[in-house]
Amino acid sequence: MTGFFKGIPAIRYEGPESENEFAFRHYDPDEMVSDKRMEDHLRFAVAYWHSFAWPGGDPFGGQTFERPWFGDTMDHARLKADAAFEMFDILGVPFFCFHDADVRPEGGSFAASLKNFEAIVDYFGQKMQTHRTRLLWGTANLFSHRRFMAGAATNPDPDVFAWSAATVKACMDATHRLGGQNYVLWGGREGYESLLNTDLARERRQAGRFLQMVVEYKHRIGFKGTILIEPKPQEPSKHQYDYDVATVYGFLKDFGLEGEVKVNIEQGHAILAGHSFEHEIALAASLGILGSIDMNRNDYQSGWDTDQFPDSVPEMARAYYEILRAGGLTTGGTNFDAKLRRQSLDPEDLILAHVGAMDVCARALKSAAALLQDGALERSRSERYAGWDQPEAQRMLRSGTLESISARVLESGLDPKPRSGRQERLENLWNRFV
Ligand code: XLS
Ligand code: NI
Ligand code: NI
Repeated sequence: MTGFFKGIPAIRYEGPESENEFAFRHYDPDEMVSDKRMEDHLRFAVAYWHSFAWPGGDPFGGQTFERPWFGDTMDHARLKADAAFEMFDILGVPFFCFHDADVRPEGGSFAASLKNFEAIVDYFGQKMQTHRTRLLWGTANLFSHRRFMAGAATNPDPDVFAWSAATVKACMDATHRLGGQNYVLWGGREGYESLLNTDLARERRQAGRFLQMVVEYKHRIGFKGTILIEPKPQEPSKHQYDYDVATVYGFLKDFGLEGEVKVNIEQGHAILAGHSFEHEIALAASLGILGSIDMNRNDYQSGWDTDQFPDSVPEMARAYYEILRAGGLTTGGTNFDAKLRRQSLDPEDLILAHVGAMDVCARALKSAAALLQDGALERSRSERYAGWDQPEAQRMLRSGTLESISARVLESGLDPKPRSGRQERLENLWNRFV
């Protein structure tokens, strides 16, 4: 025991009336929500980087947090892992996620860093034998170190491409070894600051080939998890190639990967792209590439990826409605890609941030499931498109031409009658469930 979370009990479900701060009011892992246990719907994961590696800095100041595991030695890295698994147990979360750089100290060379990483992955493997938390996904940090400042796969320097490929191989090996259910690629520096020094076409081709190599390697090692791309429009780069779900889909099509790669959609990234979270989820579902979600929220005034813990049930209900409508998460989960505010110094803050967020998601899921089960929203949607179920409409779509359609319009004296879109009525319906 590290003693870091001393005095904090394991969090249990006590129901909405509980006055205990260290309890769930809505998240009851075993409660059935339509066809599945709540835990199996939500599949919560803790993000190692925000909770254990981030020191609390912002662009104007450095570290605010004091953690006994901050430091560059393997002892520090093991202490960090001990504290992490203690927190997973306290929260009862089924999953966690990590980057290589979150978990191991950087060595003086690629080989030295790899050795550190492999030792920590072994350590995780041992811990996972006695703890229940599994790996939702692993990923590579190809953005923090200065060598990646001009990109990883999209770098003008082929040596950086090579370093990145070797790093991803190591992280895929680790993910595979730990039984990870997905492997994520977020292109932190895969974009540009200025078009004046950028060969956009070349960089995009490099990114496409890199992703093909990832998929080829996945099959060679027999990794059964899902490969996920995490779209984000900007920050840290001025423009990032994986802008949003639609852009990523076009990219996957271009490189023949649409059947191989899905998306990990983050709330804050959707907002930065000028979309809603539910739009990105619904679009990915309609394209058959919905994989997993990174749960957080942005400050709507700041224009940055502020990675706050979610606090709005109505907003998250929209997201879970789309997920449930799409048939739910399969290998994916709800990863809290969220960090404390830099003044939230205490171990309790770290625990309670997750407790509150898990409760928000649980309430959102339950509301969404009730609305879906009620069926009124889906009935109204089908009614709106009922005309398209008619054989003539189907024929027009299948085999119509502008000439044949035009002839029919003239001949039949057709005269479309506008009908209400009923938006406010549907909003009223929605609000009866959240
Ligand atoms: C950053 C991303 C990052 C990914 C994993 O904005 O959200 O945290 O989820 O590299
Ligand atoms: Ni993320
Ligand atoms: Ni993010």
